Amino acid sequence: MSVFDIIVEQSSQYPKPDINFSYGTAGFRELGTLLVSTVFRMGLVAALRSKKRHGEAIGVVITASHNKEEDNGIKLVDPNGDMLHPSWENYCTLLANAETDQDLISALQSIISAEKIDLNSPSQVLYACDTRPTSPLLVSVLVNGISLLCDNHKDYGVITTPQLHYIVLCVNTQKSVPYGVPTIDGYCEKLGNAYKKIIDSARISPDSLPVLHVDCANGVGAIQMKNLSEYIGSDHIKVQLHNTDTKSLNKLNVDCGADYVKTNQKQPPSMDLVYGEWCCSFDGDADRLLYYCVDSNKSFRLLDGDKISSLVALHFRDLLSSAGISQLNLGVVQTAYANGSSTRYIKNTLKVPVSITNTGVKHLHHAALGYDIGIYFEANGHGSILFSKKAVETIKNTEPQSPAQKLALEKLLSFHDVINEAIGDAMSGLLLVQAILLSRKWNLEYWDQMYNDMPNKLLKVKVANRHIFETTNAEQTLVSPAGLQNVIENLVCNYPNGRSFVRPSGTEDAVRVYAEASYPNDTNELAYKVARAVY
Ligand code: NG1
Ligand code: ZN
Repeated sequence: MSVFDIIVEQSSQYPKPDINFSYGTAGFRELGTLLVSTVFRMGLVAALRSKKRHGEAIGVVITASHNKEEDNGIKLVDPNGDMLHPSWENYCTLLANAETDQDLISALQSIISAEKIDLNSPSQVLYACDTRPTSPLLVSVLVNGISLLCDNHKDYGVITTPQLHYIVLCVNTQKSVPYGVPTIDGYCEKLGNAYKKIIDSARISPDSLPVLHVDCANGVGAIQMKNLSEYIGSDHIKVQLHNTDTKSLNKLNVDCGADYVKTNQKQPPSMDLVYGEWCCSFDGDADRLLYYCVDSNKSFRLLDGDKISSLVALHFRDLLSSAGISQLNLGVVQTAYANGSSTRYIKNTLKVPVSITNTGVKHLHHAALGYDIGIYFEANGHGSILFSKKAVETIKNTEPQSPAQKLALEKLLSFHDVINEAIGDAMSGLLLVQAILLSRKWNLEYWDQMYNDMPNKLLKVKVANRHIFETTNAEQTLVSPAGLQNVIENLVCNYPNGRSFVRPSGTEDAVRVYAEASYPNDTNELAYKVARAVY
């Protein structure tokens, strides 16, 4: 029997449901029970992608992040720990949509021939999942798919999405400049030790450490944050974990988590906010991070991805200056969803350049590579910081002329190690933010005052066919349906500092409407008027 005969035989156990799949910004997302054929097929793609890359490890994560518990998803991680290369996304879509087992074989053969893949090449696939009830079944089917083309595969169990990205990057750099040790212990050691170094050099005593309340969304972050904080120890970090029930059904992302907090602009009902306390939320797979607190009037204050970007840009600008480094270009990457006040603050006050890209971390990550030190965060709290080779070498090779300069150079290197450069990572982001705030002796209230957010509104509109909505200009301008962009612009000009745009979601069957303006009532009115025009 040829390998294709075996694939046909196995695939017949997993018939494709009557769904048109599309590999979107976060891979495939669907009701978990409807993803069985897809994960089997993605196992095959992962093995092929690895063979194409001559045996470099490819990652596969089974998660639907902030989406509801019944949903699940699957996405591939490329050898450098980044998202799958866009040229392969179409292959994933092609395979997922093959109607019959024979169509599947034809699709596989077309990929093998287009990419000139030698099936005898070595391959390696690493996989992990989140805490969803459908994850174990999907993992077992995934393994069935992988093992038909690849005998070198490893299960990393229930870990966060960014931890798997980290592991893939570590495995693939072992023979050159190792990014780290490719285990969860290695992750805790690398990030945890760097964080401890910064706290020690800032001479922060255990008594003066604030307690950080962490909402884990009842997801995998609950397990892994416990692990990481225990590794670091209470003399360097004090966290109190909330929403940590990963065992009961109907808890994941329910009334908690970063998406709940961002969408509702309020804390999870399970968390009682007290003036002066520090709080943050992860999403279901711990790649998004948002901070929040209440002010002295007990009003909720959200410190979102844009405020994290602003804080990091300020701190890195200052550290580079103290380190006497002026030859590295520091920049921030945002999407159209970034609050206008943050963009103005970073550009005009910090004098740090800002680029705007399409939504989805792969676009931000790519644009951040254009800077020596590229900071990228989506407003929803997903982001990271990328250091170019030139940046790392410059920091390492600069000869300090004073103790202060030496300290700044050491801090830059420690910050580099705190950051998970493979992808946005809530736990790494938490250590980064804590280290910056504690180094600057800032609290959340002070950080919040960097700038005032413009009132903003995000609406989700169900439409008959979201694919007719096509955009340009980093998704800020609609080119189709014809005439709609004019309608939006005519509405926007009625509101002081108004801004609004419409784009199809890449993860849900809906169109998103964003609006901001100087006054809350104007913002809401603008958002609803645009939504009505879309519908
Ligand atoms: P879509 O559904 O394409 O808007 C959402 C987020 C993205 C990104 C992806 C992946 C918003 C407005 N959109 O994308 O920023 O995080 O999910 O999870 O937050
Ligand atoms: Zn997520």
